[in-house]
Amino acid sequence: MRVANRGKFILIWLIVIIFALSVTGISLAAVLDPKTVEVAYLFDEGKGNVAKDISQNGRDGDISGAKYVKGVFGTCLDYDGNDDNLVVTGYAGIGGTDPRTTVFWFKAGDTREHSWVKWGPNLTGEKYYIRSHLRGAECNLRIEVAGGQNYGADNVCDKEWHHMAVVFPKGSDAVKDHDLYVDGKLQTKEGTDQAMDTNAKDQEVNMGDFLAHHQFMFGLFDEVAIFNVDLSKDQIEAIMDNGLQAALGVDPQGKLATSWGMIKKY
Ligand SMILES: [Ca+2]
Ligand SMILES: [Ca+2]
Repeated sequence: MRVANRGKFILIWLIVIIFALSVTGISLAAVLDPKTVEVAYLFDEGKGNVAKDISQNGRDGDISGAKYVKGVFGTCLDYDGNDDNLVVTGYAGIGGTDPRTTVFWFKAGDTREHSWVKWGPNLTGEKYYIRSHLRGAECNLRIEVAGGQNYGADNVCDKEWHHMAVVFPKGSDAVKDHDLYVDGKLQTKEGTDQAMDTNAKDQEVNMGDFLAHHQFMFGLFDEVAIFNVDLSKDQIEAIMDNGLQAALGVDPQGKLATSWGMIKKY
């Protein structure tokens, strides 16, 4: 009788463990290599003006103005739309036609040409500028390089949280080669194509400030990261669903695991 009960007990635990693994939804297809992370901010500090970089590169960000409020995961930055900005001190982004992926969460304060992430001077092909594209009372995710642009169709200025990903695939050479994702959904491509030769020397990465006649970011900004590879749809969804910290396998001290991320189960 006792032996039979014990067998039943073990069987129940096995079912519970298998169920727990299946609901985490973390698959090997979504494995992320920590070495591919150029910079990543969780914005979970809650105070101060230093955004702690959880990548292996120590690229802490200098926050000017933006305040901490509740985010998608932990806290996030609240940009006032007037002059708030973040500078990734000493880091000028990814150059040439090297592959790259930028991901972040955003909740709009209004509909405008929000400046999310940019680097490089305002010269044809050299600029790299992720901002919103105005379409009447709506706005879309847009990447532009001076002389060319590529934007999607889903509204991201409806004052709800949206996860955005801008992917420049390996072997690409022009702005319309980018794949844009909003809430994990691949966007249609509009705009004028332009060959790329991104300048990664002359201007540090800014998150919030604008170029030319565009506008400061206004709204909530969380979980931003730049990768030096083209992430897959599965990897982007894993980041969106599990958060950057879990997706990258970051330990409680805030350091990236030396092993591959996504294997770790939470
Ligand atoms: Ca956060
Ligand atoms: Ca301000």
